[in-house]
Amino acid sequence: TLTDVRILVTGGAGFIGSNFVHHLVRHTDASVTVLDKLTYAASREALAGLPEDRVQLVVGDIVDATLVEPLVNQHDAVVHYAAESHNDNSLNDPSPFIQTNLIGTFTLLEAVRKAGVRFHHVSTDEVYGDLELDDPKRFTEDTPYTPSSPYSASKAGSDHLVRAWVRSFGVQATISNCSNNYGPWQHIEKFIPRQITEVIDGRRPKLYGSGENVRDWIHTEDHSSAVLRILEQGRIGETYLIGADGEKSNLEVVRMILTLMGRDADDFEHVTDRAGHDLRYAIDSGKLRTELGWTPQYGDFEAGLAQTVAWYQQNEAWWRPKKGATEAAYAAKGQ
Ligand code: NAD
Ligand code: TDX
Repeated sequence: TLTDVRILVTGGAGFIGSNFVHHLVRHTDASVTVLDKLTYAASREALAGLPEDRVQLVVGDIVDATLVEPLVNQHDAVVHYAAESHNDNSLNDPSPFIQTNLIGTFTLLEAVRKAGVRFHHVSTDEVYGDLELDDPKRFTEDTPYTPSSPYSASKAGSDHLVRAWVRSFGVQATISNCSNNYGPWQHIEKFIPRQITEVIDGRRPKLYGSGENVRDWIHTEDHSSAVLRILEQGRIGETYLIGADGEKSNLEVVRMILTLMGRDADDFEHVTDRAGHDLRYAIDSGKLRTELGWTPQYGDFEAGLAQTVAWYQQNEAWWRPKKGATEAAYAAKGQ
C-alpha cells in the first residue's frame, strides 16, 4: 500500500472524489491534498471528519496553471476527478465542460509533464457512445470512441490528451473509464438521488422517454477501490474499464426505488426525453479483474440501493437546500 506519499486529488469535494479521499485515508498512509473549485456540485460536508494532519483542502481552479504547477510539484501523484459531470447541464451550456474537462486536463498534464509526477485520469464509459439493447457485446478497452453529448465529448477529448501526453512526452499516466456510480453524496440532479428525493417529497419519479434506457450501476466505494488498485498496480500508459455487472433499465430502477420506499411500483411519470439520449451502456471489466485482481464488493444492487435510499432519508439537511433550484431547472425543460 501507499506509504509516505503525497497525493493530489482534483475534484475531491465532489460525489466520487470525496469517496476516494475517505478510501485513501482508510486504506493507505498517504497524505492527501484536495484541489477543488467548490462548484455547485461540491460539498465540504463530504470531507468532514477526516484527520487534519493527513487531508487538506485547496480551493481553486484546475484551469489556473499558476496555482496548479507549484501544487503538483509538491506531490508524488495526481488523481484527476475534477470535471463538470452532468449531461443535462452540458446540453443547457457546454462552455464550462470545455473549460474544466478539456483545458483543465491540459493544464494538469502540462504540470505533471514538467514535474515528472504520476497521473491517474478518471473518465467515463460514455466516451464509447451507446449500445443496442440486444447487443451481446459490452464496452472493452478496444471499443472505438463515439461520444454523444457535449459532456461525453469533452471527457473523450480529455482521454485523448492523456494518451498523447503519454506517447509524446512519456508522462507516467493511467486512465480508467467507469460505469454509472450511485451512493451517498451524489448531487440530486442525477437520476437515482433525484427520484429518491422526489418520492420523499411526495411527488412521482420522472423517467425520460420510455425508460427503456439501460445504465450499468456501480457503487462509488467499488469505483474507489478500483482506482486505488490501478494507482498502485496499473501499468503505465494503460486504460482499465471499471464496472460491476450492474445493468438495469431506468424503468427497473424507478420501480425498485418506489417499492423500497413503500410506494406503488407504477407510481411514476414519463417526461420529455433527453436530447441525444444514449440507449445503453455496459462494461466488460475483465482486464481489471484478471490483470489486477480487482473485484467489486457491492454485488447486490438492490441492497446498495436500499442503503442509498436510507442515506438520503437521513441526510435531508444536506440536499434540501439544492432541491428547489434543481427541480425548477428541470421543470423549465418539461423534465
Ligand atoms: P461531481 O460533479 O459530483 O464532482 C465534480 C467535482 O469537481 C466538484 O467537487 C467540483 O467542485 C469539482 N470541479 C469542477 N470543476 C472544477 C475546476 N475547474 N477546478 C477544480 N475543481 C472543479 O462529479 P462526480 O460524479 O463525482 O464525477 C467525478 C469524476 O468521475 C468526473 O471526472 C466524471 O467524469 C467521472 N465519472 C463519473 C461517473 C458518475 O457516474 N458520476 C462515472 C464515471 C466517471
Ligand atoms: O430525472 C431523470 N430521469 C431519467 O430518466 C434523470 C436525471 C435521468 N434520467 C435518465 C437519463 C439516463 O438514462 O437516467 C439515466 C441516468 O441519468 P444521469 O444520472 O444523468 O446519468 P448519465 O447521463 O447516465 O451519466 C452518469 O454516468 C456516467 C454521470 O452523470 C456521468 O458523470 C458519468 O460519466
